[in-house]
Amino acid sequence: MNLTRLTEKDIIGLDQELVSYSRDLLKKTGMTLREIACFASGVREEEFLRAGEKLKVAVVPITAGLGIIGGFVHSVQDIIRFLGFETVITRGTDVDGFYQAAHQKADIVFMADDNRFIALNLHNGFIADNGIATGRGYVAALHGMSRGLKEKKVLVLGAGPVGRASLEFLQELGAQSAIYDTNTLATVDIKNQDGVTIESDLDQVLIRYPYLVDATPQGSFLALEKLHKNIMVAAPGIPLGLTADTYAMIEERVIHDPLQIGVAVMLALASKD
Ligand code: PYL
Repeated sequence: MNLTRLTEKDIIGLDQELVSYSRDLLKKTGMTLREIACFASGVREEEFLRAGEKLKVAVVPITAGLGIIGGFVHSVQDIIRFLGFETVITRGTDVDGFYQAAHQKADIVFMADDNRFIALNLHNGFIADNGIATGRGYVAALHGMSRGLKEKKVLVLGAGPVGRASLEFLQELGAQSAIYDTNTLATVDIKNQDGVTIESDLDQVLIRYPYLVDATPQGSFLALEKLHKNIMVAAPGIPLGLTADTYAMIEERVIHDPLQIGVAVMLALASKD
């Protein structure tokens, strides 16, 4: 399964804007990036802070497939440093870089090829997957923005790794969850998961959901007139599913970033001892 692949322009400047990004996140959700990471991963904040003082993280550039994305490992490093962990980028790439990470006594190693982005805890072998972390992190952000998702009607668009992880966390939080995928076969195994509604006619039902998780790689297909009047959107999918003018009009009720939330939750998950 090849994920949407970030481009350098998706992440350019991310490192400069982390403070304003986190302030914006707090304004929209009432939660900091750290609180979102802790809520999504089940790690208590004091544990996470202590882990930051104790653990060392290495980020390894990977040349496989379509190769290095300009700014990718630096953006990952900046997000992790922002959360209080010592973080290095290995000089070597791929296996050589992984060797250097272990040699430099890294506790957690981050690396991504075109199909998988992981954080590996070298002590206990736990692997945090970016798709799962992103799905949980965006639901955590929506939980904050909505002041609690219990009993709320939430529609997940896209039954890929991110959408499925979002759905699982929504169920844990007691939301009235539904999921839609353009490919009806993609949701056939979810069919009778307790309480999950499988939607098949998006144009018909979209307006009935006040909360949306857009976990699709489809760009610019969600226009304001199709959405619930009080819509709140957690949009991990790249490119953004909202049309540009819709985004401009409801931006304060939309969560969308290329890497920050997913990396923050990966770090919290991998930091558990
Ligand atoms: C993790 C991102 C989020 C969305 N799509 C995923 C993606 O772009 N994956 C490819 C990442 C390649 C990184 C490259 C490097 O610079 O190390 N191998």
